[in-house]
Amino acid sequence: PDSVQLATLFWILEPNRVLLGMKKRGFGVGKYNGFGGKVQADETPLQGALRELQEECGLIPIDTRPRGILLFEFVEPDKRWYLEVHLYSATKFTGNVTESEEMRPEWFAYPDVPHGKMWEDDKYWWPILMRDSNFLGHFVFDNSQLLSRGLVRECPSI
Ligand code: 8OG
Repeated sequence: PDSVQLATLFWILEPNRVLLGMKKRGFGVGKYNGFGGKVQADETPLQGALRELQEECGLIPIDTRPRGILLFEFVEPDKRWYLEVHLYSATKFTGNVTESEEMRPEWFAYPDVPHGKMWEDDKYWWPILMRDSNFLGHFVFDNSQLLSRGLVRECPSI
């Protein structure tokens, strides 16, 4: 069978604004996103999510909760690979927002969230995140990292 890589995505969602990071290098460079990365072999997804959040923007969350799981499928000419991304959010944190080598953090009021500069699938599950519910999804990206198909299902019980 094909292998799956585990990754994380952490959203800091204050009542009136969200903290996004502009990815400065590597996969998804130039895009705004939550904070996260690959889960290491000795970590749970939650441990990885907390580590990546602190590494990328300096914050330690207080009220962490799981929000969903997205399975991304990347189709390349010679292979197909999968990323299982575990999403978390928090509304409160300690620490100071700090730029890292990977991410430039920036606050956005909700109406100003730059969906045109985010991953294409995000607009399908962002509304579920915004109404405080949870979700499961599967999205397929073609060779040039364009979204070719996908599905998302609200899943409040996660
Ligand atoms: O370690 P690295 O930065 O390469 O990990 C990739 C990060 O990008 C990880 O946090 C998961 C995230 N990511 C994808 N695909 C998508 C996507 O379609 N939407 C969003 N919002 N994030 C994604 O790999």
